[in-house]
Amino acid sequence: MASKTQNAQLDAKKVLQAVEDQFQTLQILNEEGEVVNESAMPDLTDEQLQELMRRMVYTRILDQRSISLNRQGRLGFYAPTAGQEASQLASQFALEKEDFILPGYRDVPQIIWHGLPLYQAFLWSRGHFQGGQIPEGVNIAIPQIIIGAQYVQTAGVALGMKKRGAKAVAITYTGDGGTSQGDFYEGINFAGAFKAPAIFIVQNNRFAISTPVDKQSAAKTLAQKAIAAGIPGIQVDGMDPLAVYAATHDARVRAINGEGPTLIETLTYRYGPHTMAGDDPTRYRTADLDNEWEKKDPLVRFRKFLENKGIWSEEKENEVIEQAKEDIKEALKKADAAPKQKVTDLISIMHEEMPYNLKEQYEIYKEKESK
Ligand SMILES: Cc1ncc(C[n+]2csc(CCOP(=O)(O)OP(=O)(O)O)c2C)c(N)n1
Ligand SMILES: [Mg+2]
Repeated sequence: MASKTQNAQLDAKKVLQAVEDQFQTLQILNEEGEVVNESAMPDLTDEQLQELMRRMVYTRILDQRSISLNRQGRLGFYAPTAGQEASQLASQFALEKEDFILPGYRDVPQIIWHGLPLYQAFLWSRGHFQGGQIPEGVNIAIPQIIIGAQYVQTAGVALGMKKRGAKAVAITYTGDGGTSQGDFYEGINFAGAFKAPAIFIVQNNRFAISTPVDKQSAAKTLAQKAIAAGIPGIQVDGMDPLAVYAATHDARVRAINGEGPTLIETLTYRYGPHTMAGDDPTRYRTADLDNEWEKKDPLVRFRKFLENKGIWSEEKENEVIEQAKEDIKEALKKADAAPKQKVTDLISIMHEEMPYNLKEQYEIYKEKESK
């Protein structure tokens, strides 16, 4: 006969099982571009659907160009984004201008579409201080390199918005690996406790550099981590722009209505390496896995969907590609024209009022730079 403690243990397993069974993946558009979940269809006009496609195509080109520019030594840090367009851009598409984005290092596309000029994104990649000087009215932070730190900052930004009575949300992005960090739990827990208007996105691209997601956590889904913080969590097909949009839009409505934060896990994949610093994905991923995920490509399925509706064509797509190439050329010219950065620049942009020790250093470098 089982002892009382054993029974309790069995019940605890049942509870876990029941929770995990609840987390199904939301999909609206399948790999063939067919609507498989009509009732979850977001309310988007034909123009909005075309604009979302335009942004995904544009961003794919930007990614390809950024990789070449990095190889030519014309860009610095770069984390490839191909494969993650639906996850990144359909979530940003659900936002309003007054919403605040706190990105990770791979989330440069979202902040560009939220208003950061392209040439500044290039300067940020080069480590130039002008890349971090965000224009007035563009509600973004520069990308966070410390894994998970943006989750804590987002709880704070969202709480600030709530206290000011702003009808806006703070949204942040991390990866599957990011959910292993303490900051991840602190951020969602704090935001939950204070019902802060935050949206926490986990882009589960299955790897944290070379570490697969099943080595990161015993949790079957990353969305279920929301349960411990007492907030809603949802897992979506991150290669499906409509599912990502719908989940983010719903989360935003809840946040604005005072119902607090939501955690969204997007199942996605990065086709390229982790960054351009030299990891080799063939050493930790199989070609079969790559092929399996390339078949789920967000651009392919969205293109089919729009073509079937008669609102997309090869001609339209080529226009976007040409526009992207043109914009990239112009932005590069502008980035190249930025003044060479000096030590005095770095010292003088840090504080509203310069502390005495920096003033001393400033004078020393000013003297050196004048020679
Ligand atoms: C606190 C911290 N620890 C370690 C690193 C080194 N690091 C950079 S990226 C990365 C993997 C992150 O993977 P994931 O969260 O899945 O995001 P992805 O790169 O896949 O988008 C690690 C461990 C870091 N930047 N910060
Ligand atoms: Mg990852």
